[in-house]
Amino acid sequence: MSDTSFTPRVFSGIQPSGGLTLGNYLGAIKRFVSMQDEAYETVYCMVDLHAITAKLLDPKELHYNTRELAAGFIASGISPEKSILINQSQVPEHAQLAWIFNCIARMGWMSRMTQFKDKAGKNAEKVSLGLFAYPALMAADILIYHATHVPVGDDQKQHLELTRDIASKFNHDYGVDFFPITEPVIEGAATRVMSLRDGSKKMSKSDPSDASRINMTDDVDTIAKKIRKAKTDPDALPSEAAGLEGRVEARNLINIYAALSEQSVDQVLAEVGGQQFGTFKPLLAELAVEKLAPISSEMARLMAQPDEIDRILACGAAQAREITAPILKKTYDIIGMVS
Ligand code: AQP
Repeated sequence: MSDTSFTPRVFSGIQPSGGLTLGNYLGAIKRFVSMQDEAYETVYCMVDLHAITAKLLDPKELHYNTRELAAGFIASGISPEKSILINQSQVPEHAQLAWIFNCIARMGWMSRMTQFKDKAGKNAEKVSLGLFAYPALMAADILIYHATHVPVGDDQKQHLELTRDIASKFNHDYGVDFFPITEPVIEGAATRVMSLRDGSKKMSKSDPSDASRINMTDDVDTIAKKIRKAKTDPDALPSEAAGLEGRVEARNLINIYAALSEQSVDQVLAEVGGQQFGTFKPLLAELAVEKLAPISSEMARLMAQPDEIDRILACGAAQAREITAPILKKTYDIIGMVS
């Protein structure tokens, strides 16, 4: 089934489950910003309903995180003039469609989700039903806009495959061509930024070790210190990408440098190959500060105007509902709900 009849529309979101990390910025937000100037309508979302699936947050913390994330989006270059910017809970059709998708998705599909297995760990009996159902809500977030493209980091690939499966099953079961088969957009030099303390783990806002990540709000000294202390190996950097084989920490730092400087890995290695980490790390820290400091100072300026952030989100929700309400209504009609 082709999605050519659908308006080219981008949807993506980030959880306000903590502060924004460099992983979120390089894996997702940078691409969100560039897609605004391509031939798409763009909708970007603080997925606050997702943020309570792993654990219930302190209400004040969730409230703060949501505004801070909105500030991070805007400070990174997402313009409320070009994109619809929302927090998920202000657009109720996301959760309403998620219920339908809970009835479309199969237990077997959901049980195969690696993010659930990773987050639940040995505790699967004790985690919330919401954590298990998370990917069905994510599918609803996307499909309630009939989004055709979703920019994400590499870790979300499996959830996007599930979104495609849900859309196909709905279309097949009801004999319609109603939901698009969404395309993932996983691009750039750093689609999976790894922890600075353990190159086998993803950089994550909920990692208990703050030293494992760069937060978008970290100050200059903190960024430099975290990079200086980042785990590496004793060898010099190679001059070609093949030399990074089996060196996960080295690869991670090079990928971060490439993404921040908008070069390929080969271009970076042509410049820094042969250097020891003692020489390379200060270069990386300088680049990270140059790129991130303007964003964090703009975030601080925006956070001093919370009413303006709330106004932007309320306005975004009203615009969003012009898209989502008719799609939900049509979904209910297809299913046979009396209205
Ligand atoms: N380390 C990463 N590298 C590249 N991309 C990443 N993303 C997250 N971490 C990395 C991308 O950021 C978007 C939003 O992710 P999210 O916050 O909704 O959920 P997540 O993937 O579970 O991110 P975290 O930081 O690990 O959050 P917690 O700790 O709360 O679970 C997605 O596009 C994701 O791919």
